[in-house]
Amino acid sequence: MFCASNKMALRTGACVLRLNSLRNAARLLSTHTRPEVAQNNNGKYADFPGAKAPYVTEMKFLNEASYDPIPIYRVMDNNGAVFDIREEPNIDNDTLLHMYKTMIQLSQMDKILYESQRQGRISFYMTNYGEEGIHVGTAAALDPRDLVFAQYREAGVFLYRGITVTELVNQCYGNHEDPGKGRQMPVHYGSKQHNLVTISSPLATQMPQAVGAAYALKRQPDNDRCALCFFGDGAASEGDAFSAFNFAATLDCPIILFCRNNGYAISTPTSEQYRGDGIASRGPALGIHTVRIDGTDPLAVYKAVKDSREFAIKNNKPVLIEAMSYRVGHHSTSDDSTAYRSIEEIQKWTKDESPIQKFKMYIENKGIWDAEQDKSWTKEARDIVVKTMQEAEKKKLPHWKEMLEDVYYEMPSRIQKQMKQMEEHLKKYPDKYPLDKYQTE
Ligand SMILES: Cc1ncc(C[n+]2csc(CCOP(=O)(O)OP(=O)(O)O)c2C)c(N)n1
Ligand SMILES: [Mg+2]
Repeated sequence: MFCASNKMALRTGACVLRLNSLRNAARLLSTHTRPEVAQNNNGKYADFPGAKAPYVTEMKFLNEASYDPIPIYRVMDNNGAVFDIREEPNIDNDTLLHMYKTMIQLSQMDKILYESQRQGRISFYMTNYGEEGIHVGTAAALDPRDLVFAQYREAGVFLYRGITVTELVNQCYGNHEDPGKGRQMPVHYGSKQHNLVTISSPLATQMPQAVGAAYALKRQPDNDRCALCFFGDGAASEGDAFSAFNFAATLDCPIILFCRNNGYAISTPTSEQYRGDGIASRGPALGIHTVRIDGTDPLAVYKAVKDSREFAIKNNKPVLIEAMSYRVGHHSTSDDSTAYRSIEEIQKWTKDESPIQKFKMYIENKGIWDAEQDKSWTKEARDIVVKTMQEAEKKKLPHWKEMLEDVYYEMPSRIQKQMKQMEEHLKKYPDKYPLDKYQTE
């Protein structure tokens, strides 16, 4: 399924780039053996420290048109029917249902929390519509001990791993039960217990960190874990992305670099974000095993991540996955995407390409799910969020002192001074602050 180089492609039977690579290899071989080339170079292959390649005597530039587009791997069609049963992953029924129910739970959570921001109950929110299949396919294929570095649009991975809706909602409301104590914007989840590294806002900073973590894992004796790092098509333009790719390749790290290519980075479409064949084309260029998949097909995601995990750990090598998808919702609650894309475009992706619909048909075809169960779980999932939200709203906010604590191991005297000043200030003007909303001890 992967491709790192022509040599590797020839070695690995199931490489998605195989045809392309074989064609390129054939071109190279034919150039190499052409009599005039052999004569000009005494038949020798160049042996520079930086490149081993045939000499040619005709100057030609390579560009994106020199290669065929990288194909997109998928397992099932839009009606949930598998194309080739040999490619159908062997997933037990409990896991399939957990995957599906998580997608429904996520979309219900998105709906209600998005509306709650509109009603002024929380400050900000980001939906995951259209990318639910990426989350559950990935989470199901990983071991729960694998480290996941998320960008911010991967809440389904958190739910799948067992973080409760209550925990996620508490984070969005920034109440005293939020482990981040209200210091982060909503949707910046994290869970040490579930090996989910806390999300940070600056794009791509998680990428070199994830590679470093994978390097640390590899150095542990008998390592059987990998790291997986999510990043968007926009984040891929950051310098950190290139550093991460190159460190991952040269330091031989067991990491899955997972690009969610959803077509947009806020209002910037991919047509303005990059030239060349997406993000996947960067993998082979850097010596990274790469596969491009249909991110709206949860089975394709599962299969790709499962194989990538096995490959990464066994060989101590990185894998790049580019999952093609579409950001169905607005970028965030601070965005109105109809200003830069048409309703028709959005509808196309909502109807036929919905990962939830495809997967629902797949499990219905298998006879393990039906319309009645669907209706009842959708209602239950909705009720869970509504109830949780009402409770979260009533919970006290963290004590105001929390804003000054936890930064330093020992609080410096200047911060102690500020805290004392604040204390006196609040004693003097208690009626000017909604102190009843905050914890008092
Ligand atoms: C370093 C940095 N620059 C800019 C931003 C502002 N910003 C937040 S999200 C975003 C778009 C990212 O798009 P993409 O990586 O494709 O992820 P998506 O939102 O599509 O899931 C931008 C530009 C930021 N958070 N950090
Ligand atoms: Mg994007």
